[in-house]
Amino acid sequence: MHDQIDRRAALGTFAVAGLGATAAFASRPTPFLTRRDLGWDEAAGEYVLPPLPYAYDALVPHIDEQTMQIHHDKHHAGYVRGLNKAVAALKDARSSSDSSLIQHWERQLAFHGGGHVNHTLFWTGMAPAGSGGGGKPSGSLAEAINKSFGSFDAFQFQFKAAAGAVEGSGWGWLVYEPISSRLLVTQMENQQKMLFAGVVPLLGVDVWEHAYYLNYQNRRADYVTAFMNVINWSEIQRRYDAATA
Ligand code: MN3
Repeated sequence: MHDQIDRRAALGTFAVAGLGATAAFASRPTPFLTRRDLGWDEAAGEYVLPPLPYAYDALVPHIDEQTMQIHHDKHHAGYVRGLNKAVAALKDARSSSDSSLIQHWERQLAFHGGGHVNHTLFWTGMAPAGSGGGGKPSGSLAEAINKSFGSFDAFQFQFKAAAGAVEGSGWGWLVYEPISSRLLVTQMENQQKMLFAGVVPLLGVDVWEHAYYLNYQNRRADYVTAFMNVINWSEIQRRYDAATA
């Protein structure tokens, strides 16, 4: 019983600390990410790395096979491991009287939990070019982009600029801001430090060097431009619908 409560408590902290969670401050939480999406194994009491929704080479030539394999199987797997470790360590830390331990493991939880949420959204936000990936959004999402940025081209310009200008490791995001009902482009440092709280993440591009260096070396802008060819706009529309429902 106690186990269950502690896990829920840890999950709650994770929700507040991770990106999914910036959403936790918003009027509506991230409604499109379920425990199942995040690989939560109720019986084992831990997260399990979800498989990629397509083959490692499905995004070639925009993202190469080796990068996808290392990125998913090593980097993302590392965040899932770190998240499970932090959840378990927090449980012990809470029953000790050392508050610095709690602070340490909550930071680890924010970093690895954020990494897990971000990568989960990243993989499913892409699809092979021409088979669900690329093109332009339509319907209500296209209208929202036009209203918020002026045009799809203007959105692309801002998104690429934001992703390109992240200092060091981080992410570029298209997010929904529920108070003004607008879409925003923003940056994230590392895995969790967002400039804006209270927003729902819709589309993220990973600009850590591990996401592109094998194929693009220092040419991050070329990678972000190529990324536009594999955006799964129907999935982003689904997230937008859920965020605005
Ligand atoms: Mn990454």
